[in-house]
Amino acid sequence: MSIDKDVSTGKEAQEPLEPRVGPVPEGDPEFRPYHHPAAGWGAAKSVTRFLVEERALVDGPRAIMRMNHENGGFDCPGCAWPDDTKGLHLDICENGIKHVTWEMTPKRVGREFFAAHSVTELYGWSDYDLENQGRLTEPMVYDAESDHYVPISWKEAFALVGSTLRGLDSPDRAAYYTSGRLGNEATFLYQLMARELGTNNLPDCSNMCHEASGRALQASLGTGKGTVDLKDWESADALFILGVNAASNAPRMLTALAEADRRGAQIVHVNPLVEAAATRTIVPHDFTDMALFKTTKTSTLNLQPRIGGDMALLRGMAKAVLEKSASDPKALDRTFIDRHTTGFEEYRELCEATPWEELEHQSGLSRAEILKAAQVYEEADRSIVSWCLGLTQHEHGVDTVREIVNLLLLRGNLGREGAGPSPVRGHSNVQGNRTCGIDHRPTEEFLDRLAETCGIDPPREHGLDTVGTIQAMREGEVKVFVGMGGNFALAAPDTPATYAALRSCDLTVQVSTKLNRSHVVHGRAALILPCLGRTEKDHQRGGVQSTSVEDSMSMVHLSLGMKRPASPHLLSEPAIVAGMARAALPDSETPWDWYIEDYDRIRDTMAEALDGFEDFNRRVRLPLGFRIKQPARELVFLTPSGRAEFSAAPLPDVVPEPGTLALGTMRSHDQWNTTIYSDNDRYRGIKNLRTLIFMNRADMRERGIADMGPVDITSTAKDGSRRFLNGYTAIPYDIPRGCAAGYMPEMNVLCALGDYSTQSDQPIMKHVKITVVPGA
Ligand SMILES: Nc1nc2c(c(=O)[nH]1)N[C@H]1C(S)=C(S)[C@@H](COP(=O)(O)OP(=O)(O)OC[C@H]3O[C@@H](n4cnc5c(=O)[nH]c(N)nc54)[C@H](O)[C@@H]3O)O[C@H]1N2
Ligand SMILES: Nc1nc2c(c(=O)[nH]1)N[C@H]1C(S)=C(S)[C@@H](COP(=O)(O)OP(=O)(O)OC[C@H]3O[C@@H](n4cnc5c(=O)[nH]c(N)nc54)[C@H](O)[C@@H]3O)O[C@H]1N2
Ligand SMILES: [Mo]
Repeated sequence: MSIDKDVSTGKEAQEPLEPRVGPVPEGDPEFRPYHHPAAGWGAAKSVTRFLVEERALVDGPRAIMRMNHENGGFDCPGCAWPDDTKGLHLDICENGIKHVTWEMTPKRVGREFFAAHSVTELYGWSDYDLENQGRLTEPMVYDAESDHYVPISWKEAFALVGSTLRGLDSPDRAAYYTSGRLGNEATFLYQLMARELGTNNLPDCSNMCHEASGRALQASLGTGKGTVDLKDWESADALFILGVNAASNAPRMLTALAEADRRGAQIVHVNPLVEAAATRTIVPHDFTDMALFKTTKTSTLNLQPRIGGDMALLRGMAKAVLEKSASDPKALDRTFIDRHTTGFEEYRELCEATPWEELEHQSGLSRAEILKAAQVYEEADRSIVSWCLGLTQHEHGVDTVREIVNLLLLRGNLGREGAGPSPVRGHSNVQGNRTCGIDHRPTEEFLDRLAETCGIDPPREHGLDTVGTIQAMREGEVKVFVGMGGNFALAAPDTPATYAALRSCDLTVQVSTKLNRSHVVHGRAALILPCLGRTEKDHQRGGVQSTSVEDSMSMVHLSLGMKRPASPHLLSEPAIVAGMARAALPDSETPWDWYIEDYDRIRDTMAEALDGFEDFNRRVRLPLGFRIKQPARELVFLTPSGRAEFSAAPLPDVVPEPGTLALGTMRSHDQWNTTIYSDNDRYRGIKNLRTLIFMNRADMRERGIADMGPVDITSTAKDGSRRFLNGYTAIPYDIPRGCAAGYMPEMNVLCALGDYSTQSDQPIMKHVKITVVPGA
């Protein structure tokens, strides 16, 4: 399908691409390296422009003052970075503001809209245009005869879901996807519904982001989460930040980095690209800094490994620490190792046996660079290692995260202030989703307790994750897809395969706030069920309800919407789950309607069913909420050995074959996953362009590619199959040779469905094997 017109502006597109994701560019593509500090006035200017364009100048700022407020207010629906421990009232960021404003848009998508545009027509629109139509207002059902969505009552919509689910020959013929924004209460009811129906088919977005972290931390420490909190960030001597684009994707981390620099802590960034957070910032809520343009350093050392080279770097650092310990026994924390760990000797031998040449070759760093990082680590009493997708979306994501733990264990950087592993989670409640039961591989203990508390007989076989669900839909094994938020069609790998999978379903149900690709790529029957956003007032019989969320550092707190709902016909997510459950489970003894009258009742059940949620209703109302206990933080290890377990995985070969490049797909500054705000990527100096590939200039020359010249990209999957993206623009960038980078979701067409990690089942989105040639 080619797209040649921007429906909102009527402008002609220059180069039709299929399908266009972002808006039609406002001008010619530009690339001018960015030399300003992160956040600060650049961000303030961008926010103002955004508020004006979204016509939200009144509501926007008012809402922002209520965001991340201790004691009331709503949780920023953006990223999962924790709120300031001091209960700071203005801990906000440019991208959080964009995110909230995008939800609060005055634009609406009503029945007239759907009457005016067929689904085939809408499929031809860009993803930007689909979302930019505004908020969905009433339930809609696909009418195949007219190829339009038409209104349907909630009652009939639920009845359609119910009868379709009841008609399946097995409960495993349905899959229930969760995007990480869903609040804890809706999450709990959603997994309860799936399990009462009889399936563990609970794919979620975390299958694509931090599955590797969860599995690695579980194996090493017996808990699937990080062990540190913001207070620890405030007292660490050394912070290692690996594979995160913090200035865009967790901007409030900049505040922590700037504070760290001011107190003299060392900050090491490890990323093939030197991202904006690895330079300096103007602390956004520090008004004197803003007024005086005062910048603060946010980095003391930048290392640019090759894509996938992190594990070799970490092992090199460990090797250096071990070498140092020969002359300086204090380089290791022997007491900690002896008392709390197992597997040390094997790991030591492995490190010693790995030659420096191999570590240099695999990491893409010199021995001197690795030693520099090791020195920072050795000299710090308290170290935190933090990471995001740059480490997880790889074949060896689990081994790499376990290598982080290995390194931390050597110096006892665990279970004490200012030290430990700290994954940066993605969606605002993706961690809470897992805690509250979204897990296709639930433990026996979890299921036993759920069975006892809720009086159901949950299935014991493991269910399908994201990739497994797509495969099963394609094979006709899954016939019903329910999406609780998100944009599965566009977020998942191998776009054509995912489209075909969704189209082969009997029924697709999308619970959404905005129109997106997953509504126009649908099953034979399809429902759009519009829900309240997090900023909106949720009125139920028992009064106005709040929901709870859990941030990256295991803090659980309440979020209370205060805006009038976008439409009187919206239902809350818990109410939609209950509506579907009632229709699908007519004989259920679960009090679905009673739960919805007052979410305290859901929380009372959760307090009994979930570990760490004792006294939930009281504790969640404390000013800053409460922190879920991390056994590993107390040096209690729920591992088979009862100790923290060193791993001794072989170093993978990550060096691209001659002629090929390793491609990492990532986000631009102006996007939220599949939601694109503009074609700009400010910190990387890009304007008016998304169909680009960042390359090392020498790699470009070798291939006869001009600066900003056209290129064709081919990926080769593990099974040898090839995928293509033509007409991209090559940007000469400061990135190691053999590496390339570009934007998701456009580049998902290059990610083969079968190319997932055998360790985590995560799609390999940061190490796609490609060749690039000059294009027409
Ligand atoms: N504004 C905004 N905020 C977001 C999101 C958003 O889309 N927009 N998405 C949210 C979600 S769901 C998530 S999961 C997070 C994602 O947050 P990030 O993990 O920051 O997401 P990416 O944009 O994929 O960027 C990955 C970073 O890893 C680097 N990288 C790539 N390959 C490697 C490698 O092999 N090694 C190392 N060390 N680095 C590598 C890239 O250069 C890039 O800086 O952000 C969340 N926050
Ligand atoms: N190639 C490549 N692909 C990737 C990644 C990558 O790095 N590279 N990253 C992966 C990662 S980490 C993730 S998390 C996924 C993202 O996958 P998803 O979470 O599935 O996608 P989003 O783009 O965040 O979803 C946006 C949609 O969510 C809906 N929405 C927004 N707010 C709400 C709400 O409050 N309630 C409900 N019900 N719906 C709401 C809106 O309709 C909006 O269109 O993408 C993955 N895909
Ligand atoms: Mo994510």
